[in-house]
Amino acid sequence: MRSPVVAGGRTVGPRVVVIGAGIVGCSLADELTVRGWTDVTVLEQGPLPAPGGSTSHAPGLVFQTSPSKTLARFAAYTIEKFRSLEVDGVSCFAQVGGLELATTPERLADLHRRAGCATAWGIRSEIVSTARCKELWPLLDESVVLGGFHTPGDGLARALLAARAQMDRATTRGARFLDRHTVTGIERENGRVTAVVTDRGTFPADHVVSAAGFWGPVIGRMAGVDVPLQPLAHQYARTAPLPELSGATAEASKPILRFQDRDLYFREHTDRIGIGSYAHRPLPVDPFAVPSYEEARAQDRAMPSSYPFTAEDWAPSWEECRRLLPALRETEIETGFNGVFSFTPDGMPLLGEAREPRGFWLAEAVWVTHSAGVAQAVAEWMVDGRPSLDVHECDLTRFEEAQRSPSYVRERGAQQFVEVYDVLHPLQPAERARPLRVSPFYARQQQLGGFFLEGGGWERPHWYEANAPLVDTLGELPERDAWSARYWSPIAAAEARATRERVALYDMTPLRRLEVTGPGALAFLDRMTSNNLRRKPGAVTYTLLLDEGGGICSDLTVARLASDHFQVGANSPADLDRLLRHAPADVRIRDVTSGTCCVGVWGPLARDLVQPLTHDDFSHEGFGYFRAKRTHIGHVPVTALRLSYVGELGWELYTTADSGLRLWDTLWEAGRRLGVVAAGRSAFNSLRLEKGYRAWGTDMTAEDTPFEAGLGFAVRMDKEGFTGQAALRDLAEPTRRLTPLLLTDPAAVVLGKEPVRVDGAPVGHVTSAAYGYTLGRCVAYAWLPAGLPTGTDVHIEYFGEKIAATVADEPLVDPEMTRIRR
Ligand code: FAD
Ligand code: THG
Repeated sequence: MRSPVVAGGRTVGPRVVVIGAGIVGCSLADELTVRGWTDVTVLEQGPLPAPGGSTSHAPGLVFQTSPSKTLARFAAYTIEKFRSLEVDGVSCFAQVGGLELATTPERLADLHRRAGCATAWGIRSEIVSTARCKELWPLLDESVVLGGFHTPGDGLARALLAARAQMDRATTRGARFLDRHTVTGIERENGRVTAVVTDRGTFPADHVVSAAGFWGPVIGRMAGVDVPLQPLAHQYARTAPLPELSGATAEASKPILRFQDRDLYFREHTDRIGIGSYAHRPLPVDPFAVPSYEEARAQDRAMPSSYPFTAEDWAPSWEECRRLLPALRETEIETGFNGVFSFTPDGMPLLGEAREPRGFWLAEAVWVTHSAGVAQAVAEWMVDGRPSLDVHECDLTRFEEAQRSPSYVRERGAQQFVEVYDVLHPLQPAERARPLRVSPFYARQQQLGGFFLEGGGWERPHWYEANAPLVDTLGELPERDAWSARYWSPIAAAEARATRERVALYDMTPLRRLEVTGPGALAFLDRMTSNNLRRKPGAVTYTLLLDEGGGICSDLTVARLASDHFQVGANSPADLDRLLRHAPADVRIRDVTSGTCCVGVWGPLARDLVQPLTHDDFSHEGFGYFRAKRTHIGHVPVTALRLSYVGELGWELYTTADSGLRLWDTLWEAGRRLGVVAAGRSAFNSLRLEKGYRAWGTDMTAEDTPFEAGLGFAVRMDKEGFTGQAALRDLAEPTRRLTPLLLTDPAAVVLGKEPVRVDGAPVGHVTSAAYGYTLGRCVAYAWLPAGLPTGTDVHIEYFGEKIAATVADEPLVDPEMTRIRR
């Protein structure tokens, strides 16, 4: 890559070509040039300023509230930025506010939950009465409405105007926008992009960003990069002028409106109403078959991203519109179209640089709502090497190999469309494309009545019905509210108890395993992570993968199986990606997850279960805590690691997939006399929180440093040079900490992402929470100001209710480690 050059005393940076001048491409050109990367060329196939992509017809509703903190912050930045932009005296944002309606008790409860999310992410919001809804939207039939969620900061983005304003700013800084240039190829050399080919010439480039919206897969193919998004059409229509709105002069004055119970949203267009619907069948569009701008026009279509309105799909929604807004009974739809935009398997954007070819970036599947925030993050990523906020939910590497087939992407994309306004429980799994991945123990898990949820494509048992009889042996369990009782069973309590008192088998197969080998392996892992890995073979080390800023990219266990052979227990696919990007030639890295499996054998009787099955010494002296051994369990060759995420004595036993069933059966048979149970994720999560073990991605991310997250023990500041070390040296004392909370009422439960208040003021949010069956209280971890003394009273807001909790000391269970080290 060319290093930044200086022209006339000004840094111009490397040559960047952005493909697509929709809202994302324009925002990105602005964000790059403001950072001094001014050699930016934006290539657009359509005519500017309305080139015919999704932006060209976006009605521009911006609702900030989302369960994803990242999306909420992208939206907040977009609003802040668009409010500061204007073209010819017209603002790029109309802050009319947002209103979501409830017409069912379930939705009303969910709006309270959304209000909690809003508070957690710093968005102003209020639950409002039916009367207030009517005041905000006089056209409503209030007899239909039970209440609403009002967000005064939301509103309407004038997307094309905002695109133009950012285009103009970027142009004054040196960027060029070339319309009617259709990209046809991407040239590569030695694993890097070198140029972008168009029908009107070739443009050399050090970095290429595909901001091509739903054409992403087409551009991706040119670069040999798989882009897992599915374009779908979505109906948008406008009514004729309404007498009730006659005399209106502003484009809009009432809040943007959502009627999620019927998959509809509304905005004003001066004296008309615009209506969008997700109520119809999914209408997938093949991105490779989308006509060019000229072809679309020749077919009498406004633009390539707009397909003819299918009236039959609209009819049922129109009835619902008229029920909610009786004034619509006197009017008809005047115009409508089926507009295309992007859906990904999990509904999140696709951002980041491909590993191959380097210099090829994606900024796709982005709503207008999130566009400026995304552009800021991607520009930071390109210029500074990392975004300033956590974007792991959007990282293009997040999908597993097994989640990248075109049919999977199509099916999940369609499901995202259908579910876009559904009330979704945090544990609710997708129903389709399942089962996709199963462990070798699946048949046994089914026989035991496993209740499966999905994660990373894996079927993961959350509890086993076979353990139902054990519930009777427990004391009285407090009744749960209906929401927290979903995807939960008292059987989890019995499985947790069995783990604390006897021994349980946990399927740990989905835990990512990387094999790192070669003469450079030790030096490499030692440089990449924070703890000391220069220990003898047989050692296991808990260590952190940090970024250059000291943020936590992952927490790993590294088992040194032989001098040049390491087994790494990792988290997301991004870990593999990160290691591969930095690996020198004398290091080989392989993801062995799919070909292997793992059983956690944990509980006070774990040694009694395993020892008779092996000739090796599994005593505390013979097989110490955080040690690894290769041995046999019965006939099965295994790698055994003595550690436990549930905080009990025991081992993780790994073998190849073919031997997995035999391993399970051997352990099961031997465990019978000890009362062994199979236990699921529900018990697992409870036990790990009682023990204070963090879950990466939920409790901590790259936005957090080890000291804030309570993981300073895994950082060796005195060791020689590791990624993030310099940044950690410069850190001030943490001002916020991941803090354990214990709920006061034994019956109270929270689930995560709730706001936490001290003296009534919101000061943080819950990351993860689970009922601690050993403690008889719910445990919650939360990001809170540093220095809150143990015993501080706080409130967690759960569905609008105040749940009392206190700051606790951690770990809550077994602080002396007597259960685990013996
Ligand atoms: P686009 O605007 O599609 O831009 C991509 C550009 O890349 C296009 O201009 C295209 O011509 C160009 N391009 C593609 N291939 C090539 C090539 N080979 N060579 C050169 N150029 C190429 N979002 C909201 O936030 N709020 C809403 O209320 C909202 N409502 C919507 C309603 C409808 C009916 C639709 C369809 C979408 C709506 N969206 C909404 C979604 C939003 O419009 C899009 O997510 C957003 O505009 C995408 O912006 P983009 O810049 O990524 O893509
Ligand atoms: N098993 C293995 N690898 C893993 C996990 C696992 N890698 C990813 C993820 N889970 C890492 N998370 C943890 C969290 C805590 C511990 C292990 C993995 C743990 N911590 C002890 C503690 O904090 O007291 C020991 C720390 C130490 O001695 O340094 O056990 O589940 N294989």
